[in-house]
Amino acid sequence: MLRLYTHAFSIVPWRVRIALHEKGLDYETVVTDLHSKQPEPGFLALNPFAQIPVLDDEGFIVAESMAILEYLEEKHPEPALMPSDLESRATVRKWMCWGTDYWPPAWKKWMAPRLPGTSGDSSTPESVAEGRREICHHLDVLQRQLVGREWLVNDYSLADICYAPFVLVLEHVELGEEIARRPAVDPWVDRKEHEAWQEIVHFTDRYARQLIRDQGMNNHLSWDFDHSYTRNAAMVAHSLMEEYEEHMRAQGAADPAAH
Ligand SMILES: N[C@@H](CCC(=O)N[C@@H](CS)C(=O)NCC(=O)O)C(=O)O
Repeated sequence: MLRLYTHAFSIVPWRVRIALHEKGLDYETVVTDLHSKQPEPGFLALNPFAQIPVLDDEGFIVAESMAILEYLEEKHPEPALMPSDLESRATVRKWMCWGTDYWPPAWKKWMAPRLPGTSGDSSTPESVAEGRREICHHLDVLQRQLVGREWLVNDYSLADICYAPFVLVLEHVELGEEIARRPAVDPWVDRKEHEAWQEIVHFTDRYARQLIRDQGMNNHLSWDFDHSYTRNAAMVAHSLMEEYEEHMRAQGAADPAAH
């Protein structure tokens, strides 16, 4: 059985969950909270850089979302999430790199005041505004590419799967209007036929809202809360996640849309 080290509030692992879903692969999850606790030595043996996602395929360990996605693609080629021709594959990998290398720094700047205890202390109004500008630059690049196209490169591919989670969360962090302003991006993130996209965000949002209720946190923004950076919230997040993972196991983890 495949095992995925993940956490519902961590966005990068969503890529892997989406790919597992698309390929119809059954897997179990290991809820890995790297924010409120020191990483376990056992986890560091899997990834000394202490990042999720990590995939364990019957003892073969792969870290890094892009390596995991490519591994799954080679091992389970159907349905294909990579194009068949060389140039299109290179183009898909370019998008995967853009999303992986350049989006997270922009996201962290924008999120810093919302996630105290990370880089919130050094955040300034200028750095937050810069984060927004950088995110908007990604959206402009996506917009240009998506005009007249359904997917980023030919058919649905790992390029879409790598970028979509980042764009999907924007409406929860006061940036929904930026998607709405880009008429080709909006329908791309809203594709109902790829229910894994919607479900993953739905679950995250649902648990975020519950946290806000339980913690009496400001619900001005659905994600304007310190979800795992204070001990108390982390405890709640963790127990909610356990409940969620348990529920997913009962439903059949390969089908996040099952309920
Ligand atoms: N380059 C890594 C980045 C993964 C990543 O950013 N993981 C975050 C969660 S979304 C993480 O594990 N953070 C742990 C921490 O910051 O302590 C990949 O693509 O897998």
